[in-house]
Amino acid sequence: MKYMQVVLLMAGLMIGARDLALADATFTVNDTPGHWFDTGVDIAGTRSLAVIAPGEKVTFNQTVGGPRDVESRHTVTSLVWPKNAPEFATGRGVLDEDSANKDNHEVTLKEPGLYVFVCKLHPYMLGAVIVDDPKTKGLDLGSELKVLGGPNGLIGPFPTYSDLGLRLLRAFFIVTNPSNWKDYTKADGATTYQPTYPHVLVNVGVADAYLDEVILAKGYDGKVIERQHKPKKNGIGEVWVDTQFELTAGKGEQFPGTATVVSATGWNVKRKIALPEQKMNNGHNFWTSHDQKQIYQTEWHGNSLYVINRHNGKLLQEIDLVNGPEVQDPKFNGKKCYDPAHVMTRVDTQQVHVGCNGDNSVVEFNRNPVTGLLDIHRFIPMSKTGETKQTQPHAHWMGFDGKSMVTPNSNTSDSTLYDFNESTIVDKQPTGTLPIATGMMPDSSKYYVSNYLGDTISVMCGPYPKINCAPGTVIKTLNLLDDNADNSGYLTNGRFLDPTTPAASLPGPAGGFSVQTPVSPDGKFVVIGNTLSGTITIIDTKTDTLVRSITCDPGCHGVNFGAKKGGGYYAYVTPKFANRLIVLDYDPNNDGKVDDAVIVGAVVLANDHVSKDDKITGNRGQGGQGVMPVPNVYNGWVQELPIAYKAQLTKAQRNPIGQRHHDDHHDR
Ligand SMILES: [Cu+2]
Repeated sequence: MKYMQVVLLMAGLMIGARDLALADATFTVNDTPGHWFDTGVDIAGTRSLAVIAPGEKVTFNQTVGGPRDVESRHTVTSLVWPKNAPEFATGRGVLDEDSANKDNHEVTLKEPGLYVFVCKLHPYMLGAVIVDDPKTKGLDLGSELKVLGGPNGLIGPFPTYSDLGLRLLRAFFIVTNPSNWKDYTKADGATTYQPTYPHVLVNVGVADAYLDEVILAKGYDGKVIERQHKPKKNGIGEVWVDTQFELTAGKGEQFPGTATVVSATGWNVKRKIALPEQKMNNGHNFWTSHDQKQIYQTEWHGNSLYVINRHNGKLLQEIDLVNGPEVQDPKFNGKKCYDPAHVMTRVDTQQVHVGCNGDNSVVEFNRNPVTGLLDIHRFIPMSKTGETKQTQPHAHWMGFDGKSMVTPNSNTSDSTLYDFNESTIVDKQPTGTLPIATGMMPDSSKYYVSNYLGDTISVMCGPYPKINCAPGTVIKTLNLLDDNADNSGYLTNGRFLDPTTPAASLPGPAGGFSVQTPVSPDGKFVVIGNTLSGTITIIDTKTDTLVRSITCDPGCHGVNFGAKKGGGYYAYVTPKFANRLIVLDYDPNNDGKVDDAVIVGAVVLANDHVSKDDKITGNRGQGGQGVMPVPNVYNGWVQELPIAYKAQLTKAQRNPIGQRHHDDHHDR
């Protein structure tokens, strides 16, 4: 009987008739936003959910079509599984791979319940399987679940209908359904943000209930989409945002992504860059050259680094780090760079560094000072000699003087501190599950590692410590789920695990599934985007405690600092599943405290009526990830700016920590 219910659900919302047989399930793993694990069958808006009977097989296909169809490497990693499912290793779910790959995978699932799979490289890629026992009444989600990660490496078992369980289910149905993403073009003062969830009877071992009704009753959604306004106080220059999920005509949905350029003075979208001829694939992150004339652009699901002329948006250079002639040079020993994620420059040499998320290295490029074009110099492994497991570095950070680099190694759950003076790894210490981003103090005294699935921030000893610690080691670990600003303690008080706790009495986690974690140029605060909680969290670096949690948007992700006119900084924040750039004034009265931190405005990124190189066709303004204010005002880089930019900055902004004083370049 209940299969009929699912069939009707599919039939009502299906895109194209397909085989509805509830048998073995196949997911095509690909680069299309929202449909990264694609069954081809729409269930209540998601194409990433399959229902099978116990003992049936699930296949993850990464070899469909030509090689360009699945350009990037991925993993299929068990994120959520039912309490009694057999684990392939203790606390490690039902499936995982040691290396990023383009292989097919399969797993046979017997235990009824909910299984969610994630890619460790691109952790918004989600696919879910419900193994349903035909003898029960509702669809079986399982009474209790386990989740990979958390501060101890594994959360659970916990009741499926707990706050955490329902937050995970809600996240799944938002992430995998683009029509559930928050659209600020609909803000009219009355329209509410209300994602849809499947109207299906489910069994979690307590009274059977409809899933949508259970999630809706929690009151996570339903608030009016606020009208957006511009910040009253100007920034300086412009802000580049990777709207990674925006679709354009010349590339098709398999190659999404535009760079959206926003004016920090007029607060309007100025330009969209899709690079249709190059098929830029999920453009993810940027940095600028010292003269601010070139923008370096990565593609997280592709192979290339792009050099773009900042003034006119035109491509200057593409370096294909997998198939290009540049990597064929025998001196590179066959090394490649899959899924290039983040890019930064070295202050002292102007070299460019790119983290290879689907591999083991950071690639170093030399820059031609006349043309601004790049050449691969070397591949720097982030693993130590003798280690064989890929590190998969995502968002590295560079020291203010160019002498050091830190990486978050998403596959080995640790962080590498690299020293350029000696060309050596200083240390590589465990941090938490799936570290994804880093940020360094402006004097390299400390750095911060954001552990995405760990829901923690590791405070690390930097290369120039001010306390007694060994560079590269952990000083302290902040638990984002627990360390609420009001000490209400989400994880340890246990209330979120108790399905009978009324929603209104729950504080919600301060953070969770944390992403970017930069330190302000003056070193006072760390501002973090959190995907699970949809919040911005702020750490005070004096005490290394969490001092604020501010509501963001679904998929809160990117953060970087830009100069505020007249002094101080804005934190620019980008959500993946909403189409605005958030301008956070974290210290409006400049008293060194963030009690008055406030979102002072935002820019809606859906805007086609601007200069562009391709026609926008969907997911307008969505997928905000990498964000790069120009001019670059971080300590070390700000001193290298052209005079015209320096003239717009205050004395304090030109020298944010009052230590470094070679405004001229004579020491090179
Ligand atoms: Cu992936």
